[in-house]
Amino acid sequence: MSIDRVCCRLLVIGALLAMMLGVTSFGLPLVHAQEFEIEVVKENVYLPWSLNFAPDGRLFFTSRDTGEIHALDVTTGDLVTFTPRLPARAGGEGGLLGMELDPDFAQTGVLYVCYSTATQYLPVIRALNTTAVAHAWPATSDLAVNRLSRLVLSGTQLRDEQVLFTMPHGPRHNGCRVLVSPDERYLFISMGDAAEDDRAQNLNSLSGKILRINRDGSIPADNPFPGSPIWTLGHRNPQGLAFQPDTGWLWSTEHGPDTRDELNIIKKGENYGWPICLGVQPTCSVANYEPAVREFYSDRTIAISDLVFYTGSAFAQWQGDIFFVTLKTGRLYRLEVDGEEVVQEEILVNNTYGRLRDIAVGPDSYIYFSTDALDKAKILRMKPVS
Ligand SMILES: [Ca+2]
Ligand SMILES: [Ca+2]
Repeated sequence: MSIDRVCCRLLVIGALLAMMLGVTSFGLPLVHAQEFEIEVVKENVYLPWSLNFAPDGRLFFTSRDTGEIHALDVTTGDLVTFTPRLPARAGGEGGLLGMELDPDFAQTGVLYVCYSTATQYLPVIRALNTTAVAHAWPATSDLAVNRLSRLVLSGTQLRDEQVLFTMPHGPRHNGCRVLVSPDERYLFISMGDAAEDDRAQNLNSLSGKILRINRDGSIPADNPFPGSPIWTLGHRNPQGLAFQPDTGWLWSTEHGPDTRDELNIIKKGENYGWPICLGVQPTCSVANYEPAVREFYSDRTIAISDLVFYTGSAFAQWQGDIFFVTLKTGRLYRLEVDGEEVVQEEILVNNTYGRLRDIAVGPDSYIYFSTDALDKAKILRMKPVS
């Protein structure tokens, strides 16, 4: 493992300069700087889209374009790849995307995945490498779907796939973040508009929605639209979901078009405005409109990806803060929130590693994040300077 201290010292100097000025570059007060270092935990992996820590401490991750699920020992670097690979249809923004381990995973091996697939496959060897077999687009694109499945991991074998439901697929905006609620009753799934923006306002389409189902795939009786898994609507491409520990609120990050990536608090039955209204715009013509808590930014996007609330002892002063990563700007942000307001914001990593895809807090309370490279991707961790 290598330690990349150079970036961190530069960042700390930047933070100290900002402290001397008394503000961050975004005009919010900067209260304190925390020194950290970043280690490469694993390199040369295929686009790790979803990072999930298992009860035994291993880091499970999906590889978007190979359709594989891996388990990484973050101490030794040993990597196990489960079989078979899933019939994920890589291409555009699709492939094997989100994953969540069931609360009973240690006993049952049950996990959930959200991935792009097709009802007919044409196996091909992609240019990726000779072992990475993906599946070509079928001749008729209508055959492609995004699928939420329940699987059982037994040893190193994935078996008993049960498709809970399917959603429209698009070349872009396939959402697919999956999260179990803190009360362990529900699965929340984010779904993009599949590049058809009008679908986000259509309650007959699962595109452009955040969905809630019971863990067995059934629809909760108290969902806001009876008989439908739809929990909220009016989303463009939400690819981050996280529950806030102290409030139990569900927060989400969402890609804006060419401006205004969003941070939202997800409230039952609310309409987040897309494609009619954007960002923190306070009012909108749609019913039950909920503006974003914060937008990044009014004149550009950062390509916001997944978020997590920090819990743990390694960075005691960051307890309860939001951390999220970004794609095209390659950033790791930290936000402190108070109620529905962001009161502090800083950029801890600024394109040192290229595009960043997912973020998770490990059982060691270090912050893990992945780069978005097709191959030669890295899994990194941030820890206090020792
Ligand atoms: Ca919105
Ligand atoms: Ca994550």
